[in-house]
Amino acid sequence: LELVFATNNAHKLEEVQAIVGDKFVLKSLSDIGCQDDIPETGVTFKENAKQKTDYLVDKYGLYCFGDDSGLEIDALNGEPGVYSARYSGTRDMEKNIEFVLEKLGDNPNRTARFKTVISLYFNEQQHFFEGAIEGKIIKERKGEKGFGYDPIFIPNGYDKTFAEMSSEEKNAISHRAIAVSKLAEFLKNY
Ligand code: ITT
Repeated sequence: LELVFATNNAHKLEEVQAIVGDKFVLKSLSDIGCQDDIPETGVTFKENAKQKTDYLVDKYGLYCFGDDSGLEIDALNGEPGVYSARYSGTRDMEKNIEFVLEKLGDNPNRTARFKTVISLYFNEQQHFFEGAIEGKIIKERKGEKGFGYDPIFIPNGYDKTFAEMSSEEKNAISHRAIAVSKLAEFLKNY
């Protein structure tokens, strides 16, 4: 069975393909010849994820899934949230991290979580799968691995940041892994 994954990130596709198994052949946006800039204008991860699948269903009528993720910091009222990729006004993650650290300053409340929501359109039905991991924001960057806000996030129960973990270690516990394994569990029944 073919299923479109609304991403152009080959790394993400490969990772999710491995979890989903070979019963489903995942196709990226470029695999189906879609070069459109799919709108992401929602105010929640769920809305943004659904915008991706709605777009593909409307335009191509294909079964598909798409995800949206980000970081929610309690002391910043849940920001950067859906604005995680351009919180400081640019896509430069150095600047985005700096912006978060400045906003938080010495605030002792450092609790935060990464979230992923996956929207799936399959067999004429809409489904959502969510994953979250709780943790805290530290005061300065630690670690070189991973991406995004990984250098300033320590998951609960650990004493190192996501950026200090191997990709295997992070992928075993991450928000995205949790959501994807729920998707895989659902698809297993087909
Ligand atoms: P696509 O929509 O093209 O897949 P994206 O960069 O928008 O790529 P996401 O929606 O998954 O990817 O994530 C949005 C932002 O949230 C991302 O740019 C990071 O800044 C942050 N983020 C998401 N997951 C993260 C993770 O595992 N570690 C660190 N930062 C993450």
